[in-house]
Amino acid sequence: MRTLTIGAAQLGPIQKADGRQEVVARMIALLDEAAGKGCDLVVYPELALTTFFPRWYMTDQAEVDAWFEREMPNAATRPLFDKAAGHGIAISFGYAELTAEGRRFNTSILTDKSGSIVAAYRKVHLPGHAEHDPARTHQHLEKRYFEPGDLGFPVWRTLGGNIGMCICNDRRWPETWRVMGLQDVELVVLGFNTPSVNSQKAEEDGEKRHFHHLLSIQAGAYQNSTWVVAVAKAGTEDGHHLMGGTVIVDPDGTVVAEAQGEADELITYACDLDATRFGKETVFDFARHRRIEHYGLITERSGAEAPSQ
Ligand code: CDT
Repeated sequence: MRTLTIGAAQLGPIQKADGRQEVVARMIALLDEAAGKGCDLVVYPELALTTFFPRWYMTDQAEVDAWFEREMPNAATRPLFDKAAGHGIAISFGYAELTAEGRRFNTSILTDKSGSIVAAYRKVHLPGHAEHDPARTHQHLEKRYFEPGDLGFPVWRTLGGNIGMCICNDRRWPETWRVMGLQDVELVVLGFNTPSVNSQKAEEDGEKRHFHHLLSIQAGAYQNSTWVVAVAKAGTEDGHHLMGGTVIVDPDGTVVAEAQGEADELITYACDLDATRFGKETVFDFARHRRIEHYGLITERSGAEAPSQ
């Protein structure tokens, strides 16, 4: 057995007026709870340090940049890194990254148990739109504020296993999972901020969105025989509701732990990374069963085209 005890640290809502210090204090409280439960790794949501700011349309770049981090760790997050190192717990969380070259990404990092960053991922599948859209019930401006990630979907050999990351909307794309599956991934960690209503289709409510969320994650886990830890930022932020649904899913695609509410909440599970082996060596033994001569369109074409005849 190669067991990693993992804490999925859901965060409740973060209001626009809440400062990073306040949020980091909440993250540390969850980390302390995780230490009491013997966690090796604690995973927090996408854009964990602030409200989900891409819902706000902004034209002033200085206003936009106030939501970004120029270095990591920084003064606000240093106490979280120090506390994690003190407990000997690895952490992963998302934040808005502004690079020294002036590039902006929706990023997640993973540390080792001494608080050193060992992996970084930049969100590839940015949902939403780039300009204000009055036809929507709410805005989702990730395409305005971020550029698509430029690092692909790496998998890192760390913490005794093969670990990958993706972020929120990435979970809806089978390509995300398979690219990591082809690197023998054993654990995928991801955070999300998912509005509980579709801004372009009112009848797509929280229940349907929760169904799509689980459908995507459970399929990704099963079809690549990997553990998945998916962590929500949940609840109502300045009048905008985000669904919960923090889950830990095993390599069979079964939900083994699930958050109960929409506030700060820690769920934990002892994940045996060796449990990924059976699926990888049988039904999803890629080397034996995949037929790559038939998959060319996946990388040749992005949009669907109907056949000509
Ligand atoms: N944060 C994020 O990626 N949210 C999206 C909302 C989709 S609607 C534009 C998601 O896939 O959950």
